[in-house]
Amino acid sequence: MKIPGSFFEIDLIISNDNLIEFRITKNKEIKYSVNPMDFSEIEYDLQAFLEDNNVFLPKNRFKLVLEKLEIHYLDLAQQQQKLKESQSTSPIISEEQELSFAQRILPTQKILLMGGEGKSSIYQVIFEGKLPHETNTIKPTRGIEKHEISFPSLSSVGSAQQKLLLWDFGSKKQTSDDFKNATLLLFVIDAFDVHNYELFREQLHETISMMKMHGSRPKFLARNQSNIFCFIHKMDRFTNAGDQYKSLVEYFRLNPKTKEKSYGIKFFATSIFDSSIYSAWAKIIEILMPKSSKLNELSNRLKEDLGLYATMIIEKRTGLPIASSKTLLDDNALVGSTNRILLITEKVLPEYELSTLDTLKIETANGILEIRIFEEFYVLIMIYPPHERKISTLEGEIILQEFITDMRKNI
Ligand SMILES: Nc1nc2c(ncn2[C@@H]2O[C@H](COP(=O)(O)OP(=O)(O)O)[C@@H](O)[C@H]2O)c(=O)[nH]1
Ligand SMILES: [Mg+2]
Repeated sequence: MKIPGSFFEIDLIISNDNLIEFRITKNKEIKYSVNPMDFSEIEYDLQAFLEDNNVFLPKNRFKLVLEKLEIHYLDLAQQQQKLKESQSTSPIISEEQELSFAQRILPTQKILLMGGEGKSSIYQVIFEGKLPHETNTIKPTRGIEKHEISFPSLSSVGSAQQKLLLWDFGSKKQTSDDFKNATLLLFVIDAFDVHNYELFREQLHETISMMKMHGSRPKFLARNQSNIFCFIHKMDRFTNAGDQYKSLVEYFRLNPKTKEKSYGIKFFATSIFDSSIYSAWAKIIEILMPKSSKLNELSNRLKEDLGLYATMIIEKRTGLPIASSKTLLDDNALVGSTNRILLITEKVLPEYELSTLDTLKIETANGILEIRIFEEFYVLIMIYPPHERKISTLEGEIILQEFITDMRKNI
């Protein structure tokens, strides 16, 4: 598709490695390309690219371009999913060859958590089940706090070494040694600390160059996929968060030294007070530990067999997704919200003298949300229509139990 009033063309394709690729070309020469994580990334990148190249599109025209592009994107995403499914059910791959989710997780990933205020809170909310307001009393981090997070595996002893090493930086000045073997950088910007923007921006770009020099980009990452993430954090403190975020991304993308825009940085607007922090983390985890196509397929079958709106499996302690059915709902928002419900529910149960949570059902006029905990670490989320009661019949229960057994085999 041509960009009106310019020589640039934009295109979306599925590449040989079954990834969606977004390209901007001029006279057939590639000027920019990326494997986007979702459509919003394309929107930001395209806007920034056009501004950089002094192409000014009126707002409504830009919107039209985006609308067309999004239709194409959704179409490709569907094709991509079909392709994945056909590969995972292909008879050429035997059961033994289809690796379990746990085995496909790469052994160890070292994540550096650096930058401005909010780091330890983010860690504790995501990985330690703290409620947002409980972070008020966190003490300043001394030196570096090194956390080791193991992802439990239900099926095999041999895959016990799937770990995230998360280094939470405190007062200590970072050295090149800290970056050794680091596979992902997560830089936090305290968006409410307006007076320090300039300093944060310098630090961000310096840290990125250290990461590029001394860190190690995981080899399995898609060609154009970034391992540098930046959370524009504490967004709950703005009333006009959307506009504010856009201008902050523009500001922080620019490297003050080279005056160049770093497109490689993946920005997220985050706050520990809503589900945005889970959405952002879910994206990071998805890159480091791709969801299993086999498990997605099982989720999809369950959804169809029981007539549900959506099914999803999340890992309980982190609240991060492992598998989901195809759905129109935003997976990541679903994950964050469910986790918040779980956390709060579990904290109040003792007050009712009730034991551990097993099933939670929320009924509304237009649908039902059911959460079931299976094994110690996994949560099954189901959303279904109010009158669809196959799930509460004996047949429904059998289907559900079969699904859980299959899940266990594959996790
Ligand atoms: N409003 C708001 N405050 C936050 C958020 N995240 C963290 N904080 C607060 O920021 C303060 C410092 O957090 P901390 O995690 O210790 O920062 P660190 O020094 O980067 O580890 C704490 O009082 C947190 O409650 C957020 O998303 N929104
Ligand atoms: Mg800290």
